[in-house]
Amino acid sequence: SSDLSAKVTTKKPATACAVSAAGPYVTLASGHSMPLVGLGTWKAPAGVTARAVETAIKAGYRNIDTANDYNNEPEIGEAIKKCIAEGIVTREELFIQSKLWQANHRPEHVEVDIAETLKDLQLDYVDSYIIHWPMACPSSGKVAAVRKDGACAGPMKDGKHPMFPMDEDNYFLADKDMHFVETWKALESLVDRGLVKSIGISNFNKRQVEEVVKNARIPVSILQNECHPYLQQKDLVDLCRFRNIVFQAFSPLGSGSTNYAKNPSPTGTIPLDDKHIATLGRKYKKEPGQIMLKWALQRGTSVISKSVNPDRIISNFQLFDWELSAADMQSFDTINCGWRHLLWGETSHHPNYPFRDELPHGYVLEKNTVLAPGQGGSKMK
Ligand code: NDP
Ligand code: 1BO
Repeated sequence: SSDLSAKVTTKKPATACAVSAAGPYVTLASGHSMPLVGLGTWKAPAGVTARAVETAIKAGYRNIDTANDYNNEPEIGEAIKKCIAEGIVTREELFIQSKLWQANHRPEHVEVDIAETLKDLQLDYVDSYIIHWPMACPSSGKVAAVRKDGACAGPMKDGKHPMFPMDEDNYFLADKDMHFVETWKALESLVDRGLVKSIGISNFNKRQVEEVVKNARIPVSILQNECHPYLQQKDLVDLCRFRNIVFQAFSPLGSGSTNYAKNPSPTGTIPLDDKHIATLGRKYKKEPGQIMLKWALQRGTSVISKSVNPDRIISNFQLFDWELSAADMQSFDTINCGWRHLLWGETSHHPNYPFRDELPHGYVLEKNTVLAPGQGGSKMK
């Protein structure tokens, strides 16, 4: 395609491996290369995450996206170790991305956060480490929040916050004195020390992307934001192309039926059940999920779809031997309706909240309602 956001190659892994081809790669601003298609692991529950990662690696995935607040890095680490031990893949062939959680934006907490992640993943380095959200918390900011103190929302207990710090009234806390530009500098020092290869950002709006770019010593390699046919993010994708940042689409399937939207989309359905996508599915003899992922890939973005279902993990990777026509690519314009499932308005009192202009008229700050138990629910573990 002529509209790729960055230089895409079909680079082969450094050493031969006994699995299918890993799909297209892109060269990041850091100089490292990244497979454009990856496996997401948010909401991948305990007990099945390791099998999902192993299935994915055997199917050819080389890019795995996780985060310490997903509460599954230890299982992912086990799966990686097993696949390497069995000779299915080498460490160098894998691209492992994790995220700095927002309770740990202060430079001294960044150290603790990455150390936890590396320990749990059983790795010496991650290929990419991105700032998960632009808003820092908690306001007390004295102690880093780590998974073992609870990958959940709650007030301080025994002098420590869980990963989603809240006050006693169930509202999220904000560290209004910490700016993401300072956090970015802390990430740069992790690159200097060899703990991470490339760095990036997530859930940042255009102005915030530009602010990091302007202040960066080490370039921004990746912007990971929500993106699917109902939220096409054209301005952000263009900005990333201009700034040599790879745009990585999270929730590329609209988060399926597990989306966090409080209101139905303007079409009244979720993207996976969209009529236009179903029509294209029949035309190309592909599943709706494959149509959505192929569209994202063909417009030059990276995609990280999540599944713990072996058949869907495999079918979500069968994207490389067929193409959507130019006219069908163009036809996605007709369903770009601006539906964002992960608005997370409960954090919108923070000065660096990224999506203020999408909050409904008269929005009143809500208490924590979004995060279900086990994924940041309101009870401390
Ligand atoms: P996705 O858009 O990947 O959709 C996942 C959902 O769709 C799951 O319920 C899954 O169920 C289902 N599904 C997967 N494949 C298919 C298919 N082919 N047909 C029908 N249903 C399917 O959602 P996510 O929100 O998980 O986003 C993907 C990844 O992006 C995350 O896992 C995470 O790694 C990252 N992310 C990052 C965020 C950030 O703040 N930076 C926020 C959100 C996501 P099943 O597992 O049963 O197949
Ligand atoms: C608050 C949800 C984060 C998912 O990546």
